[in-house]
Amino acid sequence: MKHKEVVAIGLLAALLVLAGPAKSLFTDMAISENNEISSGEFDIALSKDGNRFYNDLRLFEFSNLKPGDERTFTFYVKNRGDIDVSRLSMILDVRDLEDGSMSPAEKAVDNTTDVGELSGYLIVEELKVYRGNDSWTVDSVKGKSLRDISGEGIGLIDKPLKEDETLRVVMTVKFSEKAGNECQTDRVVVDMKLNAEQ
Ligand SMILES: [Ca+2]
Ligand SMILES: [Ca+2]
Repeated sequence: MKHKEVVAIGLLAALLVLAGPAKSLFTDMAISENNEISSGEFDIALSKDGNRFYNDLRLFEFSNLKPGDERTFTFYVKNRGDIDVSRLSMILDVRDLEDGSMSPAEKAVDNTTDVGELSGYLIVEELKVYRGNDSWTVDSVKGKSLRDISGEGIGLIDKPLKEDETLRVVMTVKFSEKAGNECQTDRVVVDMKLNAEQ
């Protein structure tokens, strides 16, 4: 008697197992919840040392230059988003100021008291881009003054900059020996903008 009961329970369990999948065929329901479409992040950032990156960073300040002096500044650009950057250009916005009062020597040759002359004599000696083991020079700006290239988009890459990839950019500028007294104590303010395109 006891043996029978066990069998019956066993059969019921088997039927329930069979009924499970069979039933689900007729009452099938597909659920898809919390679907998302999100845009990837498109973000480039700047660094002086290649370690800490910022969206906005002051890169250089050179004072008391005299004709013949050269200065080099270096910065790093990183793609810290997750979308490739296919085009990256640098735009320098150059402003010429008379820095305070003119020296007597300057006054004798400079009749524009509110506009400086310096940027016309700051000449790009070299603009070089390093990427991994690769490097190249941007020849389109070589020999031009900062005044000449102000506002111009200067292309830095020819292959997409991938996620987390970093470029090092090195620019050397020389204060031309042709500069005269009109450039004494002048000041140039350079805003640099990096334009990245997907
Ligand atoms: Ca002036
Ligand atoms: Ca001046």
